[in-house]
Amino acid sequence: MIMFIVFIVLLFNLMNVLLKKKTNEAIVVLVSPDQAVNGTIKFKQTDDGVVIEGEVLGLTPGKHGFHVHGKGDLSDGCTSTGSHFNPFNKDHGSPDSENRHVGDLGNIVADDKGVAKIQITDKIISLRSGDTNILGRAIVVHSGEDDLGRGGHDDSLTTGHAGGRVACGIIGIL
Ligand SMILES: *[C@@H]1O[C@H](CO)[C@@H](O)[C@H](O)[C@H]1NC(C)=O
Ligand SMILES: [Cu+2]
Ligand SMILES: [Zn+2]
Repeated sequence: MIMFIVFIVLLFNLMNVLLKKKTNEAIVVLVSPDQAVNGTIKFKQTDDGVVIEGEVLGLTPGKHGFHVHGKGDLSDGCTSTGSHFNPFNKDHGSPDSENRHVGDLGNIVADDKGVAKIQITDKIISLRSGDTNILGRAIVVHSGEDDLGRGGHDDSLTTGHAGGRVACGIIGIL
């Protein structure tokens, strides 16, 4: 009987380890209204956060706001993806700020050829089930720099004053 209980407990622990080790991955294929901007971005859930890697082409050189928006709806282009993913009703901020939207991933930086290489680890967004899960929502790249809430503009604390939406894509299961 004791052996049986020990066996069941061990089996249970093993299942737990296997389930937790299962990596969740996602992919975004970016589209832009005028086809000028494109790119593919991959997301991998780790125990230290979500690792985001990829490349965006066709941007103007410099910084571009990079966010998760709330809806995975491209029926009206990037406009219908709604505002920044914000399940906890906070202000817009920098990725390392306590007061940020869950979707606030800061800026990506394009070189003089218009290519932005992305290598970000974020501890707030998640590919696991729960309030911060981003699957089915959208990634949006903006025309301008995200001021991370510090610019003092009317829209600094809502959008980071990052300007128009130059490309977007739905976060899909990989
Ligand atoms: C992606 O964008 C770049 C820069 O605008 C362009 O040169 C390239 O042809 C595009 N690639 C595709 C597959 O559309
Ligand atoms: Cu945005
Ligand atoms: Zn935001």
